[in-house]
Amino acid sequence: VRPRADFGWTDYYTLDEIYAWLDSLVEKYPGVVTPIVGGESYEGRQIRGVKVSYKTGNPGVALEGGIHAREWISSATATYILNKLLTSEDPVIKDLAQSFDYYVFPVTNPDGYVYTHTTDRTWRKTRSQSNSACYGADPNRNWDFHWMEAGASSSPCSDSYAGASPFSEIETRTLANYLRSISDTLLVYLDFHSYSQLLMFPYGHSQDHVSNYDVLYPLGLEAAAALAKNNGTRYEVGSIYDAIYPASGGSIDWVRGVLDTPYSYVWELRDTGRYGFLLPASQIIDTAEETLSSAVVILSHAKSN
Ligand code: ING
Ligand code: ZN
Repeated sequence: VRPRADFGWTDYYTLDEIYAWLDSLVEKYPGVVTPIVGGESYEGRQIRGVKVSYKTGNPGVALEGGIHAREWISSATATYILNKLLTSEDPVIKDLAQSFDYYVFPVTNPDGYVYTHTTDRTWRKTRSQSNSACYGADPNRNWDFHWMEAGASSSPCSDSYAGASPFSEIETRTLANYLRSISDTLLVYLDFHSYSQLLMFPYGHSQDHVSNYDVLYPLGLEAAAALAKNNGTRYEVGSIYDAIYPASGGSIDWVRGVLDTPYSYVWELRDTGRYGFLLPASQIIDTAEETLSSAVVILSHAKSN
């Protein structure tokens, strides 16, 4: 598949279109953008991404989108931010682009994403098969850190089915292995979901506050204020447990709890329910641009501390 000549952010794209666009970046920015494979899917697809690196020895930033298939704005926001890292003329963004190595995976649940394009727009989980009549597990309940302790289901038909065992899903298992391989330098982890307009940080498995809560909470408020400056969009800030609900086995809990990545944040992007998962494509640019503003606050802090 060739990248659409008009790849932009006024439409949502298929997996093939996104992957073709990633390929086009590798060609366009030799020595800066390299293809990476974050893992594999049940149906045999790759979790493809790119690394953006302007120089050696930078700390790492991982960007994860599309772990939930129907949250299309998540993948679109990840590609938008990736594009800005490569093309922005804003000196602050340029400096941040050059100050970190970025590992960007716009679609971490490729089977599910394809399924939302072909069959069921509201599919959330992976597409693995078990003895049950129902398919898939929730890839954001399947990570091996306090697995199944809170806000996760043991019923295969539930949308928050945690899987038969921790890392039962090949997507989470292989992505975890990739993240482990870069963990020495990983300083920041940015994860995108929708919807609810929340900016959150670990943990989801427990009410106990993460050790750097006193850094993450005020920094989150500052990021949300920067976000709101764009279009007036209001976000609430807090730990996953406090801000949305108890939920264990999420990727961010594992990244924080096992890899010890200090600046780990997860956005619940627009909106608050009017369109929900079916956020119109006409809102991609405003959503992604305001989200970028909040990410800039987090990255600037991580850079100088
Ligand atoms: N919300 C997330 C979910 O997986 C979340 C909230 C994020 C929980 C990170 C745990 C960790 O339920 C949506 N809408 O998917
Ligand atoms: Zn989600």
